[in-house]
Order: sequence, then C-alpha cells, then structure tokens
Amino acid sequence: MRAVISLPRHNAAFCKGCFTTFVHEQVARAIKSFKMFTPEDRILVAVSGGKDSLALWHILLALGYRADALYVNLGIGGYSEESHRKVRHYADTVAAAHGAKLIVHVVEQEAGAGIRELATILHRPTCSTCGTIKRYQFNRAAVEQDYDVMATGHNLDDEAARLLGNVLHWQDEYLDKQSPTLPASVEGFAKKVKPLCRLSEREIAAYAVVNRIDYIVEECPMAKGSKMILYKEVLNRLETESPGTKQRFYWGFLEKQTKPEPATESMAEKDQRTLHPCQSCGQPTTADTCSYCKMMAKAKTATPR
Ligand code: Q46
Ligand code: ZN
Repeated sequence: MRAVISLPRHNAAFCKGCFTTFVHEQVARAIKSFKMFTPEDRILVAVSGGKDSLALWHILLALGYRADALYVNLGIGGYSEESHRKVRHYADTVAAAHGAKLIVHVVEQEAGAGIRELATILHRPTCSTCGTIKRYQFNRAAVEQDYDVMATGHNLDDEAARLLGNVLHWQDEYLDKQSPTLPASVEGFAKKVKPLCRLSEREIAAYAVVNRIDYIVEECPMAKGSKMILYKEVLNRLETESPGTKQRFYWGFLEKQTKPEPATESMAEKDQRTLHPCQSCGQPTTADTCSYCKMMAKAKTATPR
C-alpha cells in the first residue's frame, strides 16, 4: 500500500486505511482517558463547516456514537452561505445515513442582524460577540434538548496555541479551564469535550481528504490578524525544527494539570458559588442577566425589525 501521509512526530508513514484507523484510535484514546462520554450518551457536535468539526462528526459516527450537530449561521455574507451549504450537504448525505440530525440556529433571525452588524451596534469586537452567541446557543441547545455532552473540534494545534497565549499572559483562570473535558459544574451548564485534542491540524486535514469530507477551506474572514494565528505560526516554526514540540508542550501541561492541589477551591466549587440562573432566560450567569440576554436586549432596541 502507498503511504499517503508521514508523521514526523510519530516517526511513521501511513497508507489510507491505516491512517484512518490511526485517527480513530487517537480519538478513542482521548475519549477514554479524559472520560468524555460512553456509547449510551447523546452527543451534540458544534459544527462550523470547516475540516475539524465535520471530521469530528464523521469520526464519532464512524465509531458508532449517537452524535447530532448544531450549526450557528453567523450571517457573514458568502462565507456563511458556503459553510452552511457544506454542513447541510454533509448532514443530508453521510449523517442522515447514520440517523443523525442537524440543528441550525440563524443569528440574523433572533438578533435582527448578522454578527458583524451586531458587533458594530454593540460597540464590541466581532469575535467576542460571536463567542458569546456561539457559547450560549450551543449550551442552550445541549441543555434544552437533553444532550449529555457537547463536543467541539478543537485540535492539538488549537489547544497548544491557546495554551501558549494563556501562559504568555499568565491567565490563571483560563489555564484552569483548559482541559479536554469540562464537567457540567452547575445545573444548566452542558459538559464540554474536545475529542480531537490528540490530533494535529495537518492530520485532520489529511483525514478529511482521505475520507472525502467536503468542507469549507476558507477561514472565517474575521479571523485575519488574530493572536491565535500568530501563536500557531510560532509553534509551527518550532515544530519544523523539532518535531513533537506541540505535543510535548500541550500533553506535558495536561499531565501536570491532573495532579490535584488539595488546598485550592476546585473549579466546580467556584462555579457553584458564583453562578445562578439568568433572570431572563434561566441559563447560568454571574450577573442578574446573562451577557447574551443583555446583548439581545440592546440589539433589539437598536435594530429596526
Ligand atoms: S467564527 Fe466567530 Fe471565529 Fe469568525 S467571527 Fe471570529 S470567533 S473568527 S472561531
Ligand atoms: Zn439570559
């Protein structure tokens, strides 16, 4: 069999079939070692139309898990139209054959404007507005529709870049929450997992090509110039010089993280102390009204309907 991909960090080369098996094994190992879910659980995958999230949905279905997906249409012109088409196509062909369904949330329908216009109205950066909306919609769908766990397509490159950013700025609180499994610490919060955390971006792209997954290649136009892209470039440079750097950096952090510090308050304890239901929608928040409800109230007074 002809080798289709070589993986310097594993010192190995794979043919198509063996590479698919390798990817499935890496995901299965992550699911088991971080106690993500069991075959009985109902999983909601957050899909964007990109390679990572569609590959994740594909892998979970191939491994026999009960996985539906949620897509949030952000209303970013041609990019959102194309990504929506890709997700719909995958759902109607491959996912439907497994009995899995796609849930769609369209930002424009609820907020009266797409994400960029909304950010302008709210005087907030587009990506932070987007983050608040996506987190809220995924959590609400997971909780209201009784999913046991919510899965995202973050890969090894994403997590290593995020770790680098958190370490460079010593963001202790974010470091505490940077785990492949975040339990549902309080009522109303879905458990969140990252089953692709053992696989690099390049490996997932190769998996998508080998398995003929039709994804949107173009990145979200709002991502240009982001710090995450810079951190990924720096780590890629290190990886080229010294294969395995990203893996050692991120996995080393996870190993240290699993050692308990008995004297400190746990994340779950802190969440239980600080979070309570939003007075408008009931989702957990630290304030009286959650940031999503505040945003929507502001948007509704500012946008003509
Ligand atoms: S989708 Fe949203 Fe990203 Fe686009 S608007 Fe920014 S945060 S870049 S993951
Ligand atoms: Zn709310």
